[in-house]
Amino acid sequence: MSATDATPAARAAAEPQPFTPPPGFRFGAATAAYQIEGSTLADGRGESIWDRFAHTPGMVLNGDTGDVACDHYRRWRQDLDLMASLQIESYRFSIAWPRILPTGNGTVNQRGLDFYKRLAEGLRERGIEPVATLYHWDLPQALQNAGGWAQRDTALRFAEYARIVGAELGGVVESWITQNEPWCTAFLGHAYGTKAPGIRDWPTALRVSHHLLLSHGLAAQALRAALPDSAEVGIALNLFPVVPARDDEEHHEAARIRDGYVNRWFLDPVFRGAYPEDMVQQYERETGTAFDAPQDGDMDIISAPNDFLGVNYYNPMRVEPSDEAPLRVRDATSVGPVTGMGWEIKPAGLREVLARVRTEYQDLPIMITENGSAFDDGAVVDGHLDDPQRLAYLAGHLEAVGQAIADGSDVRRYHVWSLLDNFEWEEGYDQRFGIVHVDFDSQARTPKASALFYRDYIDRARKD
Ligand code: IFM
Repeated sequence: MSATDATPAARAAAEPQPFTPPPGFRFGAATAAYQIEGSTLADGRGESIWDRFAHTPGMVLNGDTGDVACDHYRRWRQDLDLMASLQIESYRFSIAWPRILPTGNGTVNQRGLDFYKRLAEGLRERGIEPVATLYHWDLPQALQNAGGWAQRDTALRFAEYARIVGAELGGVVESWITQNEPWCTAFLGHAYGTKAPGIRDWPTALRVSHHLLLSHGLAAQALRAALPDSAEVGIALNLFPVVPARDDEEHHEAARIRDGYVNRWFLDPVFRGAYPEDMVQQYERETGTAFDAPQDGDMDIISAPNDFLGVNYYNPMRVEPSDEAPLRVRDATSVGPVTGMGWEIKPAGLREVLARVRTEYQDLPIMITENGSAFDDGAVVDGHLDDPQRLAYLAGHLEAVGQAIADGSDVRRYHVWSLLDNFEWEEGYDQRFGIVHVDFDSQARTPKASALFYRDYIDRARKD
């Protein structure tokens, strides 16, 4: 029996008791521009590094691109109505820099700004709070041609973009995120080359990581200057609990390094104004290159106070030692169930990373900016799609949010990743993260059982 055809009494009995949302808490959903918008040539949009990367043979599974994606650029009104029908209270979207500044700087493209203004106003009209992310990986290709994030100047260009967008949308959007998952941009994009721009060079990746963090600090300054005092600004980091696969010294050492690479390399600069010394030494020793990107004053800009921290949480990382430079650590076999991405499922990991931020770094407001799972869902039948694994993942992680709040974490919002099945980067359309199914031929949207569960969960949380 599916979650959708059970009797109301049976469904109520099977459904978990929602946690009590603290005052002001919002349940939401998240997406990103290149993953859903399509219309990559419309209204003066410039080329981004993801257009270039996806159109390069061999970079994305099945040769998929974001040319059409969910056609959200044209269907946004329907998508907003859909969200409203699912009781969604907060929507995190990203702004495509190449729609605003097609060549990265210079002439502003008003039609790009108008799109996001209409979107934000449309959200407010439906009682949904907008959260805007400035950078979800779609750098204007023209800036990449000039060296991209490896160039310090790109951070300055980003601050200028932030100022322009802040000035235009400041009256409608209160919550702002500068960078999304700088770890992915820096290391997956520039050390492993699995994401755009597809560079494989560790010293470059390290320079990029610094310029991304600097761009966060500079953009936060620019936004604050352009926005009303009530606006809030933060950065979204993807955080992972790191677990040694065995309880011995070598495995603990591997876990320390992986933790330094994925978590501390970003948390320490933002909250303590310094890169972790053990990692600086490791990188310099292993790459034979000085980490000299930081200049005087940068760390003060990077560590200026944030109004909130955005946390993206998906999975823990289980690790073991390896010989591969520069990190000398690799993924170990997962324990227990995994998602379609092969990511281990551990809701308690969300509670863990939130406790860590609160106790080791800062007890500041938290926005869960992403949390979700991809599974091979099968087909829509008679307007229904059962996705019991995603539903269980969502229920488990909502419970963890409630526990984190009870622990004392000041969680203000939760955004499920993702509202829609969409372009999952180098996996193309193969991995479906949506609580809403998208038929990429007809563009029909069908809420999956997980979406209906979430709707009812929000409803019950509001009534209890
Ligand atoms: O789809 C991505 C998103 O763009 C960034 N965070 C992780 C998601 C799932 O891989």
